[in-house]
Amino acid sequence: MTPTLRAVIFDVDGTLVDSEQSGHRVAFNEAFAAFGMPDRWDRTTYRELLAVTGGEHRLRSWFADPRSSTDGDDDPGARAADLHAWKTGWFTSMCRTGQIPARPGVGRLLGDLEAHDIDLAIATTGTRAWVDPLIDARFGLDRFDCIVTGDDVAHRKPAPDAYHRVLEILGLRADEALALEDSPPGLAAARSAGIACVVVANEETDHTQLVDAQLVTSGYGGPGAPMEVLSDPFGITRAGTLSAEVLMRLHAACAMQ
Ligand code: XBP
Ligand code: MG
Repeated sequence: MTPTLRAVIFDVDGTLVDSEQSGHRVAFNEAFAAFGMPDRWDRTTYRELLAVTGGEHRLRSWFADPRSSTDGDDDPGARAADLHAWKTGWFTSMCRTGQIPARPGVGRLLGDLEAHDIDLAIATTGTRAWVDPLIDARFGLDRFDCIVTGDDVAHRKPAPDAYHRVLEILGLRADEALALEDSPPGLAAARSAGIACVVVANEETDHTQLVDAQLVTSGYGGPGAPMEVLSDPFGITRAGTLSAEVLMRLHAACAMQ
């Protein structure tokens, strides 16, 4: 029997919200300045650094990079932890003051999924301290049946832990859910948990590593949110909107594979 689509699991950064270049990057740079460090991440450098998920890990890997100012630092781990704590505070206040926008069209999709009785869930590598206030301010926290953050798992994306935890909390099998992601590490996490995945690409997405995606679009579609279908191996949609109906059709096609 074809499994029913019970839940759609959303990534946060880059998928529900436009948060990386004008949000997290700005907060990291503020943290460098507050700690008297000359390091600054420009857009190109930050795009490259997004391959490392989790802000603290990103900082730690930066401190091992010859471009950083910390060559020879005797405790890069402690420095990364301190900077990341400061950055989290700064970014949380950006979230609370409405500086992090939702991706165009995603609000419509959330409402459409609710109207079809499909649960909404979140699997992110971000930090709980800002995830909850951001989701609350932009969408309403109560609408989500489950929110798993980077604080809740041992291994961040591309490991499947966050997705496993969501399925466990919701009591679902992998084939009863669909993931929405924007990046190769997120796609890898969903796929290694056995969950079919739609990539809603953005300007930061590395398109060379999306072959595992069941559908790739350039946005959510609908009024003010143009959407191009970039890869559609199941031949699901040519329509200009990512809707609950499109996701249900995709889910059914994946189940029959
Ligand atoms: C996003 C991330 C996050 C943010 C920073 O990846 O890696 O770490 O960039 O947030 P994904 P924190 O969208 O795949 O979850 O500093 O709170 O870690
Ligand atoms: Mg993301």
